[in-house]
Amino acid sequence: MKNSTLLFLVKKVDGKIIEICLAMKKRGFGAGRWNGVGGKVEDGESIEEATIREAKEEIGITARELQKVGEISFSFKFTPDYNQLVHVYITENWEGEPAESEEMAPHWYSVDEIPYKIMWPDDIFWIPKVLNGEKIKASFYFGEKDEILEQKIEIVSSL
Ligand code: 6U4
Repeated sequence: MKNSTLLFLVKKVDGKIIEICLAMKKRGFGAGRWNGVGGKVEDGESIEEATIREAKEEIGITARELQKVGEISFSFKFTPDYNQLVHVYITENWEGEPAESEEMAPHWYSVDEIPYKIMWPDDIFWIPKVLNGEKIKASFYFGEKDEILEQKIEIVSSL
């Protein structure tokens, strides 16, 4: 399965995540949805290098540390070309201010106001766990449109 990356910038107060930076995907796969930043891992680069490169390309920031919080396999019954293993990271430490690019438009959300209705339908099942400090391994199998046919989420101690 193809590897891809997903990174969420977060702000913490007293050790608790209070804000998350989501970005509106303006074109391509997942357009019209809020999500973290990320994309396909290219030949010859590590997953962490791809995570940093995509964040720079999409919202103009340079992540200075990455905390891996999830590994999620997404597969699509009718469009298996989109199947991907997504490596999910959060970061509290980056350089630059998130800025709009041709691909994505970033916005800070309070964790109480995450717009799950305008996000991938799987997000509501696992993002709250990650924001709560848990690490996950998960898989989602999609049918027609946004229907989740099967899902599995496991809390793990390390990734
Ligand atoms: P490029 O590489 O720019 O031509 P692009 O259309 O930007 O392709 P891609 O495939 O690079 O898209 O990246 C897809 C992004 O969407 C990755 O960050 C992973 C993420 N993603 C894919 N399926 C998802 C899902 N079901 N839920 C979710 N994120 C998903 O939250």
